[in-house]
Amino acid sequence: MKITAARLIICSPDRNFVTLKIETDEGIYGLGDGTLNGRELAVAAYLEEHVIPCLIGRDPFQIEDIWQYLYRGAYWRRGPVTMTAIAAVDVALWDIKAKALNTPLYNLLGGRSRQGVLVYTHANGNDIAEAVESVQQHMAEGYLAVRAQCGIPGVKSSYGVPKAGKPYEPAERGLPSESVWSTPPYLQHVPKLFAAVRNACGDDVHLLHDVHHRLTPMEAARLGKDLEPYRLFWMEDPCPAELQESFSLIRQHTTTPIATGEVFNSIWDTHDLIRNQWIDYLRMTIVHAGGITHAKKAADFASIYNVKTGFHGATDLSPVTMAAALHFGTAIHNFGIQEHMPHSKLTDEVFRSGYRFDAGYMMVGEEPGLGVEIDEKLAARHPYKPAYLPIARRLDGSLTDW
Ligand code: EZ4
Ligand code: CO
Repeated sequence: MKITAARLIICSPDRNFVTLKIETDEGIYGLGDGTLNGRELAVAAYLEEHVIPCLIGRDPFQIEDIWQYLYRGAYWRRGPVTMTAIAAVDVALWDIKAKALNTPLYNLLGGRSRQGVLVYTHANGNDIAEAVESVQQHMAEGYLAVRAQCGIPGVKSSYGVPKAGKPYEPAERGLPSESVWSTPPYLQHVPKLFAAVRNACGDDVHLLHDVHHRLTPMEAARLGKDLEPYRLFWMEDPCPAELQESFSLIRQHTTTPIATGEVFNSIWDTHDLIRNQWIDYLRMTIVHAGGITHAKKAADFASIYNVKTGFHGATDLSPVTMAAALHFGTAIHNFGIQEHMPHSKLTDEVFRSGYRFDAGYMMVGEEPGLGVEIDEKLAARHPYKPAYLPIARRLDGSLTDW
């Protein structure tokens, strides 16, 4: 089999997505997601100008070799743009191979290890009462695990809280909006949120919280300790992780489990965190970290240190990535949980996927490959529109991590 063509479908069915379609001489094609929120066209140009011309004529079954060719062959390594572009190619090749062998993708990753993939979704509210109600609503929908975020008094546009009753979607049209951040009220307020949620929702629901890289290691240690009575499933991204040893300090002080890595793009971002057992869950995701080929290596490395996966799954990860993550989670042994922020109706019309939600779990379909189709005509009716993630400033005006 040979790759005959590859092209990009860049569309915005309620939000922007970059999708790569790779075609072969046997009529089988594969889809890969190349969406990097707020930096979409950088990945598109990387693929269009530097990757697609190198793919034509190659054997799509040589997934490992093509991966190494794109990674080592570029000389310049890593980075979110490069690794997202490689992921788009890699996932499309896995899709092609599974379709050619007429089997669902999970069968190429070791086969089925579990019936369904445990997912968590997002609850949020402007205040604690609204957030509690939102957790209860998601439990009523069948979710067994829920992330809770709420507005913080004195903090304008808190992370995770929707504006004007719309579903939460951090990227906004136009240039980046500005939000405000203040650590002291946040550290006071979050334990109160989880006291209220536990009290109203009982002991059984898994509760998660995303700190979104906003604390110092010692502040995160304090928060982890204060949350211990509420037995969280995890505290996510407690502080920025460029300095992996920061997590040593948090770990010494709290038994609240820790998840990190949604912005990682390589196994080299994770290895101190994992080999020192400073984290419990790895959030690094297929689309931003070189695809299934690289994520499988990271997950296998994590498995020997008892670290499980908890992959990123916000709406900026397209249904192509969601399907890939669900096949991956169905197959690997050290799967932990998968984030699930449902896509809009229009997104799900452009990307028709075979997976479905059932009583707290996501089930992959049995179609060959990923089980995702793209409606290119509908996609063309919703062209790309520039959108950015917000930035955050402290009360004194200085820029901080959003
Ligand atoms: O901010 O996906 O856990 N989920 C998150 C997301 C991220 C966005 C960034 O594109 O942190 O809301
Ligand atoms: Co997050």
